[in-house]
Amino acid sequence: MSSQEGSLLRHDWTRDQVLSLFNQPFNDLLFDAQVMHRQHFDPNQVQLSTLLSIKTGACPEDCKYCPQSARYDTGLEKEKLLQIEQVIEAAKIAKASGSSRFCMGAAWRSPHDRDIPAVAEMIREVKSLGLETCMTLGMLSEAQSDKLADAGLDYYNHNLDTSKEFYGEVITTRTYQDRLNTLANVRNSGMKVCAGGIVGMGEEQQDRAGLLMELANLPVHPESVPINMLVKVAGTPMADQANLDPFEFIRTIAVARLMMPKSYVRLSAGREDMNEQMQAMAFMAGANSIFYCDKLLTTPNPKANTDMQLLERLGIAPEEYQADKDSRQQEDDLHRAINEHKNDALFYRAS
Ligand code: SAM
Ligand code: DTB
Ligand code: SF4
Repeated sequence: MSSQEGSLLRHDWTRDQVLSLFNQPFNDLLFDAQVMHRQHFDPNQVQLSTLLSIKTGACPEDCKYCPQSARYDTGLEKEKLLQIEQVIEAAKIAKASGSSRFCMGAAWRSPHDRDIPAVAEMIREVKSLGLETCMTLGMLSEAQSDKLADAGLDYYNHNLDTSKEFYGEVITTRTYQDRLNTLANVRNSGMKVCAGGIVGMGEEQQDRAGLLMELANLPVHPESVPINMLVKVAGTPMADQANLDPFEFIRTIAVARLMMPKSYVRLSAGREDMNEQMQAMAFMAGANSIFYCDKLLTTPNPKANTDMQLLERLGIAPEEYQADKDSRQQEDDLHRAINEHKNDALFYRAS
């Protein structure tokens, strides 16, 4: 399959087609992915998103990878929903560190309706700082999704996590269809969709292909596709999972890039266990977003200055938030207009 066919934004992938992308020689796959990436994005820009856990631990779900499930003893300190001031403080730090999007995550199966006004306030306050907003709160009803959209939420993150076939090995307390329903609600409310999954959970390549097939065959590709490498947390059932071959991880990124050419593919959890070369290879394969700042939700992430140094060494610039870009553009246009017209008497009289 050539890269050109992929650029038509297909939604009819078969698993065999996806597997044949996966199993090309590594250099062919990386080359095709990089060519595709350059057709749709600046290859030297990466979008930065910062995470904050706004409600931590004591989750009733049984996701076997997750340190926040109440069913596993991971020693995590649980926390109630944060106060708005704490969220604003963290968002200001993220913005000052160079992040363009602030992602707030809650260890909920789904939010209670009574929680919505508080999270809506968080959305409004964070947005007013000039950051894009994202939330991941579990399953959403149509009405809840509409309320978050009304509050101005830009993105909602809800992962499919893995293939339909492997899903039952990972989670039993909600179905794959439940997840697809939430994604449909988010899309229908007009928000941007952030949906991806986790690799390195003991799944087979056909499951990684199945995950990407489900994502790409959605009626509209998710605007953002996080590819997480399992963070093995002591106390979870996946604590002793064998490592995934790093090249297979890079292949997963490259195939995601080929199948969803216009989506941001995020090199997500697991970077603490990746060396610089592996991260650089992920960018080469078409990853153009990362989680940035020292913490994911509950586990460590590379330090902000370590990431900035790496990006600089690679000649990669953090992508600016469009709203910032727009307001800067307006300022530039205004200055240009003033300069162009400074000898124009009419211009001066009018101003
Ligand atoms: N509770 C909500 C939910 O599950 O939709 C939102 C928060 S949940 C922590 C968000 C996502 O984080 C999960 O869907 C999963 O993909 C990812 N995640 C959680 N624990 C992880 C781990 N140990 N390694 C990699 N990704 C993980
Ligand atoms: C996503 O795909 N990965 C992020 C975000 N969406 C919410 C979460 C990663 C969590 C890693 C484990 C932790 O820190 O608790
Ligand atoms: Fe709960 Fe989300 Fe963790 Fe699953 S992934 S246990 S739903 S916090």
